[in-house]
Formats: sequence, structure tokens, C-alpha cells
Amino acid sequence: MIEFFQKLLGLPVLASENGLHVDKLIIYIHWLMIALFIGWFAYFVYAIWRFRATRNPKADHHGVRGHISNYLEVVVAGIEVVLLVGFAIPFWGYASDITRLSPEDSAKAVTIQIVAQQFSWNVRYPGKDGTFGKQDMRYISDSNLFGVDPNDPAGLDDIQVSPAAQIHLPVGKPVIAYISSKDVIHSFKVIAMRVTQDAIPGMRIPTWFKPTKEGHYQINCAQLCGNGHTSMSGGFLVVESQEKYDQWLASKVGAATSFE
Ligand SMILES: [Cu+2]
Repeated sequence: MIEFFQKLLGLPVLASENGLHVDKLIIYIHWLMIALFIGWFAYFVYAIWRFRATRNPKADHHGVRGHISNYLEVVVAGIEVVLLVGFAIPFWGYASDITRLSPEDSAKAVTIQIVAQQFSWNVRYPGKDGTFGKQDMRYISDSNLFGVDPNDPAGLDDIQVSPAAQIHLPVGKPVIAYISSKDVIHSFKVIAMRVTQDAIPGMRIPTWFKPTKEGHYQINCAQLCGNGHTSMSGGFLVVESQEKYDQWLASKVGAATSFE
């Protein structure tokens, strides 16, 4: 049934587990819009009939005299505040909460760090030990974009790809991505994963998704970030089998930073 509506609405390819909720929400909103359309259209027809010229030969410059519409406005505004504060904000908190992953899921999750810049993406993997090395502004250089502390043993096996034309990920495992930016506000968006998270300088914001289908998926920047904004769409998420992913990762081991 969901597939039928996804096709009907022309929704883009879905390649993540979490994305199904997004598609369902889009479908529900369409039902709501249909209901609103029918309701407002009925009112429109009623208004045409009620205020027809034969019944109102002379225009009335006063219009409505009651206060019902004012009260209605306040009620509608109140409902919108409840929707935003009571539903939208807590739901977003719930959806983006990485601590909500089950212990098994978070144990096998792939954790990466993505740093956006004008006009490309950079990625860091924690390496074999699964721990990111400490970062410090002082160590940032052309070959160490993330400023990994060379004195921290946890950072020795970190893998940096910059700029990353491709961000490789294994299929079927949750991905926790810490998003930040080197310069201006960007936004990491992968439509196939139904994931969007602003990349804000000075902040390290976690987001997560679970790829379910192998393939190449375009990464977009969802914030107009400068004159080369569109070239950020040159980035791809490469979702592949665990074996291929391990091979790719092994090919990067030993290089503190690799350039694509
Ligand atoms: Cu951007």
C-alpha cells in the first residue's frame, strides 16, 4: 500500500529504514491537504451562493460585525503552538536521538564525522579502534584537515578523506554521523536516506540513518552556502556490502589523509 502512494506521489528512491516514517508522514499530510481542500472548497461554494448579487444588491462596507473570526484566529494560533511545541519539537528530538538506538544497534553502528566546507565534503572514520582521536585547531593543515592530535594514540588509525567525492558505508548497519562545518552553514542532505542536518561551524551535531539498499546516492547541500553551492552535489554516498566496505577502508589505512 505504501509503495502505491510512494509511486503516485513520485517520491524519490528510498534506501533507508528510517526513511519510511518520512514517506508515511508525507502521505498523511497529503490526506490532510485533501480534507482541507474539500472543506475549504465547500465553504467557497457556500460563500458564492450566500453572498450572491441578487441577495446583496448593495455592497456592505462594514462586513462582519461579530467577533467570532477573531476568537477563531486565536484558537487556530493556539492549535499551531501546540502542534509545534507539543508534537513537532519532541518528535524531532525523538527521531534524531542517537541514544535511542538499541544496544545491539549502537554496538554495530558505523560512526563517522562529516565536515562541510565551501564547496565539498570531508569525512573521518575512527579506524580499527573505533575511537576518534582528539582534535585541536593547532594541528589543522592541508594533510590533516580535521586537526587530529598526532600525540593521541586513538587518532593514529583515523582515516580522513578530503575532499570526499565518495563517502563509503556498509549496507544494513546504522550510521551515526557527526556533522559540522569548516566555514559557513551548510546542510548535509541525502534524499535517498531521508536525512537532512545543518552543518554549523563550531557545532558537532549527531544524526543517524540506516541504509538498506546498496547503491550510489547523491549528497546535496541544503543551505545556499555560496557561489559554488551546487558543486556540493558532486558528493556521493556509496552504500556497499560489508566485504567491499572493508576492502575500501583497508585501502585507506596508513594514509592520514587521502585525497580523491
Ligand atoms: Cu554547502
